[in-house]
Amino acid sequence: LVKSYPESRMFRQRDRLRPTYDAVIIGGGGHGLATAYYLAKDHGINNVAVLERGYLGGGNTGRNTTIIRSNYLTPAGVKFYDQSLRLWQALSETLDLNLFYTNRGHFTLAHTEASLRTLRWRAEVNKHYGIDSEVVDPQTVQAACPHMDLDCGGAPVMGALYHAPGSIARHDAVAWGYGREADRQGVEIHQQTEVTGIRVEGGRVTGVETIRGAIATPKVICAVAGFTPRILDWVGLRSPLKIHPLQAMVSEPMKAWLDPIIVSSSLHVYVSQTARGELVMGASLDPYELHSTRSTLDFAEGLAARMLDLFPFLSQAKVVRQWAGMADMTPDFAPIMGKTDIEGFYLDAGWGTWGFKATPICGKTMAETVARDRNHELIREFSLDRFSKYALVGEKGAASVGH
Ligand code: FAD
Ligand code: PYC
Repeated sequence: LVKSYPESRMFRQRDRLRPTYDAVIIGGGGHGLATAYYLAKDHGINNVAVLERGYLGGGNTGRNTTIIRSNYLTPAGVKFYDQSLRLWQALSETLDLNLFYTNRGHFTLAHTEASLRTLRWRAEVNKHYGIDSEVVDPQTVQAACPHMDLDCGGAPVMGALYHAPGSIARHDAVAWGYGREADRQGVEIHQQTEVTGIRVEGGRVTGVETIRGAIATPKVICAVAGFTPRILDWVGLRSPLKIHPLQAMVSEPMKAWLDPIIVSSSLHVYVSQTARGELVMGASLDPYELHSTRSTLDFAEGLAARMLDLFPFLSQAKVVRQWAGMADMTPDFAPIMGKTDIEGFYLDAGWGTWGFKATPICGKTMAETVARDRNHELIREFSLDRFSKYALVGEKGAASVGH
């Protein structure tokens, strides 16, 4: 039985799994859903199932702080995220859903000569590739953000990287938008459907096992963020991924006072204000490996203290929610994408603390990679075998949050 649109509004609830699909996508986060959408829309491949163990967008897609930017450090990164930003700018229209995409401008603060040097480096790489980034002085920061105490509790702002295209969006709407449009193209979305195994015969994928039975398929796309290592274990692939919790919290809603996005990697704090008036705040990764989404008082206290260094007037503001996601971290802070040594097994992982902004371009490039069985040119440098070839893509200097 397939329920009709008015009943389910965003996408249909399918009661049965088919015995075979042309492709199965594990993970109903933004990346899996975007891949499904572009597989159907760009390549006419719609006999596809997206299998999600929980609910759509319940992973890191619905837990992130929604910062979208393209001011990366490596040529591969800059070109990739620039294409993503272009897709973002039209995405509400593409998906016919208001994603609350808002262009705010993005400041990365420097409090030392060393961090100013890295920001200059980023600005030059960015300009070279036509990305709108420049190093600005403290007065420019103050003019854009009059409420900031530039002294920052004894670590004065010495300058900043200003990236005008920096934006935020509503993250759950991104999952729903891609899900709805994929569904309209004929893709099946199955929530509460955990994949428990992958069948590989003679070096190629033949199917998946799920808690609702087995499915035959020649192509499996693994887009499960913090769950990636356990799935790689099933198929005998090795990666250098480590899973660390990344926490965030929001304040009570308040009158609009913060237009730009402010990031200080040195102080381990970043913040933006949503259309609802809440401050969305985050800090660095938890410093230990942990496969869990529990959050801590230590994080809330530490982040609140650093927020007060930047904005002392917030001392009476209340924190209303706090949570964590599982960040799949690579040693070079770049993703792992594309084909693997197992025929028909494609990987979209290593999105750590930086993958929300990449959602549209991941969908586009993974869909093309799967449809043509050839890595899209924008993701060639992100392949899993770069670690054995020592061809890392050093993106740490642009990672935004401290690590
Ligand atoms: P997810 O959204 O995590 O989706 C993976 C899905 O796979 C999950 O829904 C999970 O339930 C499902 N799954 C797992 N195992 C199975 C299985 N066996 N069977 C079926 N389903 C399975 N990035 C930015 O660009 N900007 C930011 O400001 C930013 N802030 C962040 C703040 C926080 C607190 C966190 C945690 C992350 C942040 N990120 C940010 C990173 C970003 O959230 C992620 O990189 C991105 O959302 C990954 O999307 P995804 O679709 O790959 O993964
Ligand atoms: O990638 O810009 C980013 C980011 C900010 C906070 C977490 N990730």
